[in-house]
Amino acid sequence: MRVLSGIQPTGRPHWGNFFGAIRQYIDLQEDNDGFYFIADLHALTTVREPDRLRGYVIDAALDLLALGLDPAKATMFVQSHVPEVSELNWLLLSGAPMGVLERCHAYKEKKAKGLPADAGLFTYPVLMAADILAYDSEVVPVGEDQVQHIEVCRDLAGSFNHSFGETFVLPKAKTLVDGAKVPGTDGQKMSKSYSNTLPLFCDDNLDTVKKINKQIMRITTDSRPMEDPKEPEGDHLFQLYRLFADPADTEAMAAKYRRGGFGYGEVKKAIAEASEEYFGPARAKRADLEQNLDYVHQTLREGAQKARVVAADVLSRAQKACGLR
Ligand code: AQP
Repeated sequence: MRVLSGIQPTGRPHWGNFFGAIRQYIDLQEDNDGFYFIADLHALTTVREPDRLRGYVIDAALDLLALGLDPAKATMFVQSHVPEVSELNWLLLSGAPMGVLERCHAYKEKKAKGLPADAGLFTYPVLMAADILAYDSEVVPVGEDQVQHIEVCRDLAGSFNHSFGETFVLPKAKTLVDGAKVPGTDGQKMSKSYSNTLPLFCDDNLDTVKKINKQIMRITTDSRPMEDPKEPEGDHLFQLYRLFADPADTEAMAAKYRRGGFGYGEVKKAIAEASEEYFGPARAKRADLEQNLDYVHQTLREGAQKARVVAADVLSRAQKACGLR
């Protein structure tokens, strides 16, 4: 099965990116034809400094490889290295209803929060549809926030097929129950734009644990007295703990919540320890990969070559269908 997903090089990846999406990439690469890309064209709507963008792209590649993406099993590439996608974007944009894009929440929410929004952000779901359709993708592993965009992709593909004949494969979103919407340090969805993220890696790898632990200790909590029993479901600290713990430890923590009489500091300490154990090996692997950037560039080059062959075929099919050839 062709599986495809992408991650934006807009800063350090966070726990939400990992548990919502990247963990699925790693699992799904085993028995599927995985295509995973670094979405630098999407990042242009927020990163406007060339050197920073270039750095973020390499960082994203290092992060994915360190976390377990294996170029021998999956194809990893940079979005802009496959120009066919931008051409397909135009075919889909011509005919994309304004109303559908106006309803897309990524744009709506950023606008509502007063964050800068441009036409690139407004039409982002169309470029995302081109990313998906260009590779005949069947499954798209994502966090819950992207499910609406996959629906838009299906609508655009369906309407193109209806107008011009069967051209595109209609993809399905794949989300995980426990990682679909990872909360940030303030309890709302963890997101780079909301500055509430817990990163997987920091600039200085050696300091990562210290820095992340500090951020964990700053996670907001409610002010109910320590002795009050608490319902774990709905508590964002518990949701974060559950991401790392096995079912028995999760149940033990849930029982503690219901009994009451403990401090949130205890949960934070447990999260800090569990996360260090969980991400420690990836941090060590990333430090090694940083010494071998030639391998990273080579991997991206080979990935793009492979991806272009597929995308060129789909683009040609779409061009013929709508009368461009
Ligand atoms: N909090 C989250 N919980 C679960 N999944 C999440 N994802 C993001 N945040 C969460 C998933 O991560 C994948 C890659 O995301 P992205 O880097 O393309 O950008 P994003 O979704 O826009 O992530 P951010 O942090 O929210 O970035 P900004 O603030 O720049 O928009 C996607 O599959 C996403 O669902």
